Amino acid sequence: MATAATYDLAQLTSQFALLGDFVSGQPYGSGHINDTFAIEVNQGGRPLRYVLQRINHNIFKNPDGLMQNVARVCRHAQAKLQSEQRSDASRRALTLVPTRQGKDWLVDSQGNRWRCYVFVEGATGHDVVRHADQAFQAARAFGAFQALMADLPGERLVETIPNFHHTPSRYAQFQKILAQDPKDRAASVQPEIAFALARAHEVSVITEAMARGEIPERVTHNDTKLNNVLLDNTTQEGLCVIDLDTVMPGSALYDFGDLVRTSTSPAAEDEKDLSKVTMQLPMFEALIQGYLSTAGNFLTPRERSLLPFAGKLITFEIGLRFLTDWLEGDVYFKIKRPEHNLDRLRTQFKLVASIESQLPAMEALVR
Ligand code: ADP
Ligand code: GN1
Ligand code: MG
Repeated sequence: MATAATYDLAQLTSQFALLGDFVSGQPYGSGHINDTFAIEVNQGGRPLRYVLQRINHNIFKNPDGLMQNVARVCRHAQAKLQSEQRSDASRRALTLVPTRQGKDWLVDSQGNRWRCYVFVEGATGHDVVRHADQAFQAARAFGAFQALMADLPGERLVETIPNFHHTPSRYAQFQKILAQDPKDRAASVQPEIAFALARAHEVSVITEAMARGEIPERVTHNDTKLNNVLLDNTTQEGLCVIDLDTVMPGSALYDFGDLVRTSTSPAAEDEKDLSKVTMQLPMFEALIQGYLSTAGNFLTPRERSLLPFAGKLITFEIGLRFLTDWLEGDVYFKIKRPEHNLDRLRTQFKLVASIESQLPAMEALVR
């Protein structure tokens, strides 16, 4: 994990056109991918914060294409907010701070790509859902984000990670690593491997429906976990959708599915006590209500009917990715303890089982 000492944050900060003197920089947030720092500057005697992020280019092979996407999405969102004459536009959508050369991102001497955002103060990305209203607000915000992306001008967005939510490809990758078992870890996860193998027949339900044209391709967020939307600390309103690295063509179903994965269980993604992991129906109901309040206008009947199944499938898909990363030796997701991916994959599969047992009730709710 990158610490503040890994990079010269003062020097990096000085290359962005922000107004103030560097005071300090600290690692920030609980994302699994990028290196994120909260930067404090002194602006005319007052403290002010920015977010400085290094893009993980081991994962995002085309960081410049990624940043072109992000800049377009930020501009589109800001233009929309300005046209609505919102007084708080800089809290409701991410705002990139340009470099002193007038670019949207910085390339450092090691080839790292850095970006700087206005810090959205007084709002939190929650790792665990506490109240049904948080689930409602998060789903409402991501639905509004999808609606906003429907009229994004310009060419097709770059696919920052090809086949990101192509569950059959994720499954094939799991099988490949399982056959190689490069770290001799398969023996440690026999029940989990059996769980995954038993669900092979379901992995292509959404991709095949898309291929047949039954489900439309849309510009989607693709990483709609609860902590990727900031909720206002006072009102709990879903304020600002963040983590735009994977905004690209996809299915609305996967966005809703990841909300089910991250906003219906009272347990953290890496909880060790699996008895705490469960899909709570009132949270699912709040997600449906929040999501349909903003996405209800454009979703097709087929998309609607698959919302509960999408929750199960994406929870399975992310569990499969944690399992694959465990077998491979923790090469993708950041870990903070040796068995972190093992703990994460177990919570995901426990949640899949919980969703499976409640699928009829979830489907009845949607109807
Ligand atoms: P990752 O891809 O590693 O998850 P994120 O873009 O989600 O990176 O950022 C990590 C964390 O930093 C977020 O979960 C959030 O808590 C915080 N964060 C990111 N951007 C901002 C911002 N503009 N204002 C406030 N907090 C932010
Ligand atoms: C990663 O970046 P972050 O932490 O918001 C991952 C998601 C996973 C998630 C699991 C680019 O999201 O796909 O669902 O971890 N992002 C990428 O918590 O792989
Ligand atoms: Mg994130």
